[in-house]
Amino acid sequence: MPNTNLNSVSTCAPLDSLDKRQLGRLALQIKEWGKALGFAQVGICDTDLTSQEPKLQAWLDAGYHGEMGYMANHGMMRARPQELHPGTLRVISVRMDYLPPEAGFATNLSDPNLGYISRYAGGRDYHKLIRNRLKKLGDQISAELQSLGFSQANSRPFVDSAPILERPLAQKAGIGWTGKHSLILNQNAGSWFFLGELLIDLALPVDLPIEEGCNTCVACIKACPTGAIVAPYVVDGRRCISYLTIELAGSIPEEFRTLMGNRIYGCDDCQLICPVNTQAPLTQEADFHIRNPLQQPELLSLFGWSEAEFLKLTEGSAIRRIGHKRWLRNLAVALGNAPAAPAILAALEARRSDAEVDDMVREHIDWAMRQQLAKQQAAKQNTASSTQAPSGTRKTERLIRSIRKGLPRDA
Ligand code: B12
Ligand code: SF4
Ligand code: SF4
Repeated sequence: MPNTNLNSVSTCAPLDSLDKRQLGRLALQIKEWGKALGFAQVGICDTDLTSQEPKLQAWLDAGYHGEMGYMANHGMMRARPQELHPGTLRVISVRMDYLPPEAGFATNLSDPNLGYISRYAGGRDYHKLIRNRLKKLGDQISAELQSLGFSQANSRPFVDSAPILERPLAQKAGIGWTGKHSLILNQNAGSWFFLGELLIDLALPVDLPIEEGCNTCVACIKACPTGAIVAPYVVDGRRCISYLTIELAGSIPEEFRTLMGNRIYGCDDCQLICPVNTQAPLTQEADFHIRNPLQQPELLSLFGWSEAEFLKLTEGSAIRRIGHKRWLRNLAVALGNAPAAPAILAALEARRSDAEVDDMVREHIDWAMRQQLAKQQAAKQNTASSTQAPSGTRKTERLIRSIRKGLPRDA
């Protein structure tokens, strides 16, 4: 029975007196507990990310973070977990799979009247879920240490939003290699997973990184609709559809609008084209299954949601974070990219004078109306522009063919 009596802390042995055998045993237990808590993989690494600092600095200097000011705000703390949480000696890096069943990728991407939502976001927001599980892992470690007569561990969980380089840490901890799209992936798991970390003041034995497995493949670089993967392993955030639809608060630059197609929240293309993902496991968490209103959703129906409906129907989901205005902005772009239809034009027209719409959204609606009218006109005149697909659409068509061939389960 673990000793949880705080009065006894002073009599506990310090953590630096744990011997190698005890730490080795604890590392194995941590991996078992992690799996029992729903993490598909658990790895351990030290805190040294000095080799990453120049790469992070170069990325920031190039302005690839765009409006994500938080990426530049904490200096190099992002690469120094021991500064973020003083006393940290090791990082326990975890992976949680999110690929939902019935993902229906090809069905969704091939119908321009449906909105495509990144498959990480169709269910419950992952931040709280993963942080809570990591916290439980930390409590379990402390309870075990106390039962052995040692003091409690000082640990802190992180998921996504904290200033910490999660991918390089996961790579060090053997969770996977850095793919050319910059995401972490491995041969058994693919890349459809979230990362999380528990920073801890225990000198646990570390795991070894696994070797990079991309070899000569460059499929993700070629498939990216907006050319956001500007070099292997480097993403210009400002060009990424995930940034444009989620992080960017203002106007979406026009050069990207047609390329976005029907992607209204995030983008999965670089993962969908990846050959390593063909055997990726489905999530074990029912919370990550796609919720009903977001399963193959009609653009027009989503565009019709009032702010109150948006808040109600996205409750508990990461989508809610972008707010109703960005939601309408993204939908307006997708409606502008949809085939010409009087119902779309009417819905855009009706929204235009709506009190819920501000100048930023209205500007996107105007753009979408111009797109719709131009397509209507071109169809009447049967001109080449009505039959020729833009390059973004051709890339999407290639992607759909590849999904149907390689991922029949999800097509
Ligand atoms: C900012 C951010 C974004 C931005 C910028 C993306 C980017 N590539 O940096 C935007 C909004 C665009 C974004 C998009 C997405 N994101 Co994001 N994002 C983050 C966040 C908060 C920080 C990432 C970061 O530090 N970027 C800064 C750059 C410099 O770091 P980096 O990309 O890791 O680059 C390192 C390496 O590439 C390396 N490097 C450079 N050159 C070379 C050369 C070689 C040979 C090697 C090996 C390495 C290497 O050096 C860099 C510095 O260490 C993390 C969470 C976190 N706190 O880490 C999530 C995170 C990376 N995102 C995640 C996800 C799921 C996504 C999306 C798939 C979501 C979606 N479906 O729309 C897309 C994927 C886009 C893509 N291809 O990256 C997951 C990734 C999980 C995984 N399997 O790897 C994370 C870890 C969140 C989480 N907790 O699960 N994201
Ligand atoms: S998420 Fe989409 S836009 Fe972003 S890098 Fe991947 S393919 Fe490109
Ligand atoms: S698509 Fe190819 S290059 Fe890109 S991450 Fe997958 S294996 Fe690596």
